[in-house]
Amino acid sequence: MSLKSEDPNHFANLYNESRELKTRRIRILDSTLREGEQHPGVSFTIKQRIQIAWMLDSFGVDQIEISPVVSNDHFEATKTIIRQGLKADILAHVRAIKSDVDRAIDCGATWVATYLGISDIHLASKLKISREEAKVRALEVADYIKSHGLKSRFTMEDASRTDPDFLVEMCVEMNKRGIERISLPDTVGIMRPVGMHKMVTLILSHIDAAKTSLDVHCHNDVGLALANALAGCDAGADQIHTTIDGFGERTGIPSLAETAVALTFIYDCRSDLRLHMLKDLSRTISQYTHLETPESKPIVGDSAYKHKAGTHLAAILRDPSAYEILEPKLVGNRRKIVFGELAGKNGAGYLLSLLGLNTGREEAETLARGLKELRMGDVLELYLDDRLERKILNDAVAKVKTEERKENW
Ligand code: HCA
Ligand code: CU
Repeated sequence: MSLKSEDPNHFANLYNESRELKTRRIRILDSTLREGEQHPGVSFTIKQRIQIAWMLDSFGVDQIEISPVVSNDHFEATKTIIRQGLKADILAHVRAIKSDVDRAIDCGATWVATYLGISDIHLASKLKISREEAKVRALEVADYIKSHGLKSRFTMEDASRTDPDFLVEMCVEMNKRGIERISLPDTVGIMRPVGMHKMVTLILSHIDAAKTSLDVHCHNDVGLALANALAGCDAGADQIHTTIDGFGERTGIPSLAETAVALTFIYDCRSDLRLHMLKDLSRTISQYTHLETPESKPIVGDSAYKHKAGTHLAAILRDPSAYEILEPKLVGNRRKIVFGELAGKNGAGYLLSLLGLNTGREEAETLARGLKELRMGDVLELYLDDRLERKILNDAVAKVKTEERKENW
C-alpha cells in the first residue's frame, strides 16, 4: 500500500467533505453594477456598464443587479442592459417605494429587487418608522410588484441585527405572497459563519422553500464575507452576492473570483463558469475605476501564483501542485518565480541555465550566496507557465542534485 495518495488534495477533501453542497448548484448574483458602484471612487459610464454586464453574462453568473434610480445614466444603462437579452436575469435594485418600482418598470425590468432596513437601528435612525409601518410598506410594495406580473426579491436589510422574531415574521409574510427570493444581508459584516448558518436555518424552518429561495449578501468588514456566505449556503441558501474584486460599500462583499473558485474547486458544486475570464474581469474593472488590484489579492492578484522561497521553487519545478491548488491559466493568471536572497541553489542553478551557462552545483551555490549578499531583496521575476520552462528548471535542479549525490558518495 502506497503511503502517498495520487491526488494531492485527497486528505484535504476528506476534511472538506460537504454532504449538502456537492449535490446542489449554488448560484451567483453579481452586484458590481450596484453594490460595486457604492465603493468610494467607483463610477462607470453607460458603455462600461453594458460591457461589464456582457462579460458577467458570458462568465456565467445567474443574476446581475443594477440600480436604475441612482441617476438618468443608470436608468439608461439598466434599460439597455435589459434589452440585450442576456442569459442572466437582470435585477433592478430599488428602495421599497412604489415610485422606485415604477422606475424599474419603466426600464422594462422583469425582476425587481427592493430593500428595506428592518433592524431597530435602521427603523429608528434611518427610516423613522415603526416595525408595523415597515411591514405594511414592505408588503404593499411586494403586492404592487406582483400585481405587475413581475418576479421579485425582497431584501431584509440589516437582517443580522434584526430581532429574529420580526425577521421570521417578515420572511413568512413574503413567502405567503410567493416572493421568488429573499435576500438576507449581513449589512455591517458582523456575523460569524456559524451565526449565518443559524440565521438561514431559522428562516428555512419557517418558510416554504419551494416558493421562496434565499440569497446571502455578506459584507467584508472583518474579512469574513465569503466564509459567512458559504456557511449560509451550507444551511440552505442557494445564491451568493458578489462583485468583481469585491468592491462595495466600505470594504465590500465577496469577490466574484474567490466565490467562483471556491464553489468550483473547494465546494465542488459548479462546473459551468468560464473561470479563465477572471483575471480579465479584474483587469477591466481596474482600468475602468483606476483602482489598482492589490497584488496579494487571491486568484487575480499579480502575486497569487508567484513562488519565492528556495524550497518552494525546488518543489514547484517538479510539480506545481506542491504549492498550488489550481493551474493559474485556469483563472487567466500566470505563474512566476522570484529570484532573490531566498532563491537558494536550486533557483540560482535555474537562473544560470536560463542564461545558457553550463554550470554545476558550485556555481549555483556561489550565485545563491551572491544573491543573499547583494541585499537587494528580489532581483528578478520570470514567468514559469509551461512545461518547457519547467523542464529547463527541472534539469538545472537535477544537475545540482546529482552533483550533491556524487559528492556524498
Ligand atoms: C444597500 C444595502 C445592501 C442591500 C443588499 C441586498 C446591504 O446598500 O442598499 O439588497 O441584498 O448590504 O444590506 O447592500
Ligand atoms: Cu450591501
